[in-house]
Amino acid sequence: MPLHSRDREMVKMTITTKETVLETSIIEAVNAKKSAALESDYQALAEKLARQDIDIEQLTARASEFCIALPSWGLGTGGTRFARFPGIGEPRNIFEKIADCAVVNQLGQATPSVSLHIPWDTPQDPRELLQYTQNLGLSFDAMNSNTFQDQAKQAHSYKYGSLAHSQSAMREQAIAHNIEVIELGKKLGSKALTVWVGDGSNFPGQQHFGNAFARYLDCTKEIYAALPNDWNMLLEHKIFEPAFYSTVIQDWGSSYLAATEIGERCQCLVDLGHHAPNVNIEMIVSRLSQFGKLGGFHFNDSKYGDDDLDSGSINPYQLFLVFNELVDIQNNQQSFSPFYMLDQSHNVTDPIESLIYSAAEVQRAFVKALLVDRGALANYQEHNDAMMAQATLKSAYNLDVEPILQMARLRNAGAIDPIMTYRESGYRENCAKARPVDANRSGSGIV
Ligand code: RM4
Ligand code: MN
Ligand code: MN
Repeated sequence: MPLHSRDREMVKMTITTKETVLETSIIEAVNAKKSAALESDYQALAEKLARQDIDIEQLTARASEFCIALPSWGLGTGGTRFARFPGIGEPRNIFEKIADCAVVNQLGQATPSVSLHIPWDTPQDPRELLQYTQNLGLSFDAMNSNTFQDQAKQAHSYKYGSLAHSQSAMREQAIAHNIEVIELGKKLGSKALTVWVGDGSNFPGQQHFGNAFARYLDCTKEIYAALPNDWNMLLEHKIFEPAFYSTVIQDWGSSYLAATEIGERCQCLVDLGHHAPNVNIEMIVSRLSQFGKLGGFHFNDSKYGDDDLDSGSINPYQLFLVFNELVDIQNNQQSFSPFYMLDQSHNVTDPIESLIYSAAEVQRAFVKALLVDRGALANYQEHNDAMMAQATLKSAYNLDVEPILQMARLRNAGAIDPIMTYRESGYRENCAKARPVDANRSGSGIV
């Protein structure tokens, strides 16, 4: 069974794209210029792999099936707490974000679903949004609730927390919001709720650790009770920010404890940027999955903290090592199929380009992990041959699988070179005309 986001293989097979945002002739024209070189690179790689008894066609099929969800909040230019420098033609509402997602998927063919953030993306008419999204060949992945920010006309503030707040009125409000997100997600065909809270403290003594965690558990249990039977609840841990001294769900240990207390369909979500520097994330992946609690990922990269940089841009070897674990788990647990999502902030690049490129980087890590000679690795581990064990991983990692990714895209009617094709399409320039800048838009802060 292929490794991919839950039910995504089915989604890819059953959804027929009724409309495309870009003219298919644009993609075909650029592909035509690149296909001869691809054929020859692919053939050379096929021969090289055949010498290792690896069938390139099987790898290409697995690459084609690979899917990762797009974050709706990653389509506009991001920013830091200092400033945001918007680009041209940014999406102004959820429909325009979906159109941009469709472009990402049309070119890259690895991202057929979108993860929504509520209330940022709350539609007036969910049915209209669903129809629009399906017409573009996309579906909805996990829903995200937001109790880390106050909204206009909200009765109670989340300044001092939400699900772990010391006062019940705020907790009740946060529970109700999460249940509303589930209700909306049901209408949109989602199958999961991701809960990340900013709850925590900025000073020693500010918050009673145990009591705050107990309140969080009580509240998440109430949310879990409202979850449909075929849904998962994903708990996302994060070491710091916005709380800088302690956070209620600060690490995978707290996340595991909470998920275990809450129920079977409650699992942990690993955001790659949410750990202290140098933490061995691939080992967390192994630990959580061994006990059935690894539910999903937010892929991104980081240098210092929750930087939300493009996946694979800083430490592609770590990404590969994460997938090395995932492939290993998949080989041993056939039903294992976590949610894969990107969670990035694109501050200096065109978000569409970053998302296409990042999805391909994650897909690349997956394909390389498939190349690991697992029999040999097990043997080296058994005999404590540290040199050859690490060399086995490196030899898979060092192989250039780009022709496989390109061929997978070409066969799915995507672009051999998606970034170049995107630039030639003039999509962003057209958006700049069609989406005049909203004068009221904020120039600072996140998203
Ligand atoms: C958080 C966390 C959540 C994301 C928000 C915007 O740091 O990563 O997943 O929804 O940022
Ligand atoms: Mn995240
Ligand atoms: Mn984050």
